[in-house]
Amino acid sequence: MATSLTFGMMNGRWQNLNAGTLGLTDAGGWNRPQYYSTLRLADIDGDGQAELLVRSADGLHTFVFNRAINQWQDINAPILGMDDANRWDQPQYYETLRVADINGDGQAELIFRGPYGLFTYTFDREYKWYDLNAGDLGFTDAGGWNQPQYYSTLQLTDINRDGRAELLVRGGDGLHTFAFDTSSQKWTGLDAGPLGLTDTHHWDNAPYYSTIQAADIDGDGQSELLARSDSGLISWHYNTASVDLPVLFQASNNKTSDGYEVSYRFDPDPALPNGIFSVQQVVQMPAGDSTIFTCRLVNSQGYQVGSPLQASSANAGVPAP
Ligand SMILES: [Ca+2]
Ligand SMILES: [Ca+2]
Ligand SMILES: [Ca+2]
Ligand SMILES: [Ca+2]
Repeated sequence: MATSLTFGMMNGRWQNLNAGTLGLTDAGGWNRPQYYSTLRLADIDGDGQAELLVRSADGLHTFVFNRAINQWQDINAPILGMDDANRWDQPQYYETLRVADINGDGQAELIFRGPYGLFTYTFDREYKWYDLNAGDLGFTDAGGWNQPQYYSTLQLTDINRDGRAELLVRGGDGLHTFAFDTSSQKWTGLDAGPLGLTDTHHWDNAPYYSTIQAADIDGDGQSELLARSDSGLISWHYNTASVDLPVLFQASNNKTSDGYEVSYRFDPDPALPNGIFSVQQVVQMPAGDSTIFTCRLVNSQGYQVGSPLQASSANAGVPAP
């Protein structure tokens, strides 16, 4: 009887690449969270292949997938000091490892928090991992950032569609937002609003802070921010526009440059969140025969809802006595 053999590609099935176990066994102690939970995959050199990062007792290891031999290979690019002897087996440090492209060059940087604040590392084929010294942002143990209600909320995501991930993290006083400035090579704060995510508003409780996360929910290329509060889910969008607020602004509570006493009134759109607003940073700028007022509006939770607003004294001011 004839035997039929079939050769060819196996379609529609997962196939074990047998690319190497890397020794990440339970017997080797890798069932402990200070090791297994640090596994990260990201393209750190921009070649289109994701590398594998993982922290062991002696520090960070970086593996490249060698396509020629179908194996992961340790490229011997340690980060010195990220070892158990330096207490990196503590969750306030090892849980903060993040990988994201913060400068838009197609390579993911490595961001994490140590006892003395934030670290930002970048990878170079020649020099391997090196510290960008981009600023510790004050996220120190001494400043209380070793508490999970703060360090565990660290997010890196592109909130403004410029191809660079911003850094979001919750402190006791609410959300902090930073962008990596490519000219100074430093993290710089964005005045994006604390969103009321404060300890005073009980966001230091795990049922709330642990739900903070970011993703692009409307497909516009900007990540939105989501969190669950005691009264349900809240979704925020980072507003890159500074005009076209649905607010009626009549005048500023100042004298105009041409001697008019003016008062202001504004009617927030009821569709906007938290309908109580205050005006900050009123600035007058002469413009022809009228005065342009610009101001910043913030709501009751300190959330900036827009800037600037404009009105002219020609149709808003009243003559001074
Ligand atoms: Ca790569
Ligand atoms: Ca990068
Ligand atoms: Ca961005
Ligand atoms: Ca979006």
